[in-house]
Amino acid sequence: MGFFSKIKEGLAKTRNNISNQLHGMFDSFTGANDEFFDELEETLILADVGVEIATESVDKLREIVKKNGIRGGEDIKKELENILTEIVTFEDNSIKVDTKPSIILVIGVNGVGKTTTIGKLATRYVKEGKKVLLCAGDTFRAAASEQLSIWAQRAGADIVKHEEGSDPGAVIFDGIAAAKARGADVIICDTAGRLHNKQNLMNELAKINRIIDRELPGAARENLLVIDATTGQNGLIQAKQFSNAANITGLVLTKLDGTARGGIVFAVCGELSIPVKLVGVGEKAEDLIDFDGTDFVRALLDE
Ligand SMILES: Nc1nc2c(ncn2[C@@H]2O[C@H](COP(=O)(O)OP(=O)(O)OP(=O)(O)O)[C@@H](O)[C@H]2O)c(=O)[nH]1
Ligand SMILES: [Mg+2]
Repeated sequence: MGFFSKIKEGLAKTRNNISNQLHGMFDSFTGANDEFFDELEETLILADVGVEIATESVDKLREIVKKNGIRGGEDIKKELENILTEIVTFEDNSIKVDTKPSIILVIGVNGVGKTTTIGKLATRYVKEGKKVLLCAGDTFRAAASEQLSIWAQRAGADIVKHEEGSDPGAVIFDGIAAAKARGADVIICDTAGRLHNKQNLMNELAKINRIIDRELPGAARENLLVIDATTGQNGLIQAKQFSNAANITGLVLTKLDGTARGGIVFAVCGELSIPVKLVGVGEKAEDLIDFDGTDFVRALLDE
């Protein structure tokens, strides 16, 4: 399946919601009046675009429409598309894996899809001919490293793991040493989503980051924050907390297939100013898509 149809399919529920609503509005378009703009704002908010970004976008649209004397519904829709695309477009949203080894740290609260995303990424890189090493940094739950092992086996990746309850920093340290010794191209580290309290979690992430700084200076490095799209504005609040504690280089928005409120993409990009780099649209290895803002908006608004 091509990229565009895949994202379109992943957005099916959101399209049923926001897209149908928007199409209805533009189909029965009678003029760019207050009523129209209010309804548009409401539609965006209901799709989880977030009050702040929805208001900003509609204000901007109003201004452009007025300034340029735009009358036609199709032309207004085009302007809306431009405004939305701009919010989710960043200079570069590719994942940097161009040093040997490079390292990707995957973080986020429990259940958002970290381990699954790692499995999908490992599958992708192995297919590209890279030697991948997974690091089971979630030592909090016994089942966590088991789950990662299954993904490693399926993908054809190596894995470094320790016993439950051991120090995640030590696992990462060993993982890096093993990657150097075995000539791995990419190290992908899982982390715990749940520790006894938030301060614990943040301290642990800081420690892991220090170890990576020390052991892999100059390596291409990603700190990916995973957000579950189905949790809506809650996910956004979590993301804000994480971005205060770690230098997040990119976001992964999972379970986009399971929500009608995919508008959350605009809220996270707009409010955090961090690029979404990947989206998850299912539980299988191939259900991971490189995010592209233009295609995303087109998939959302196209008939
Ligand atoms: N539909 C759908 N399900 C997903 C997606 N990504 C992950 N999941 C499911 O979400 C659940 C949690 O995924 P995990 O990868 O275990 O999440 P985690 O963040 O590692 O969780 P913890 O290790 O408990 O912190 C699993 O049932 C996954 O199959 C996605 O893009 N779409
Ligand atoms: Mg996990």
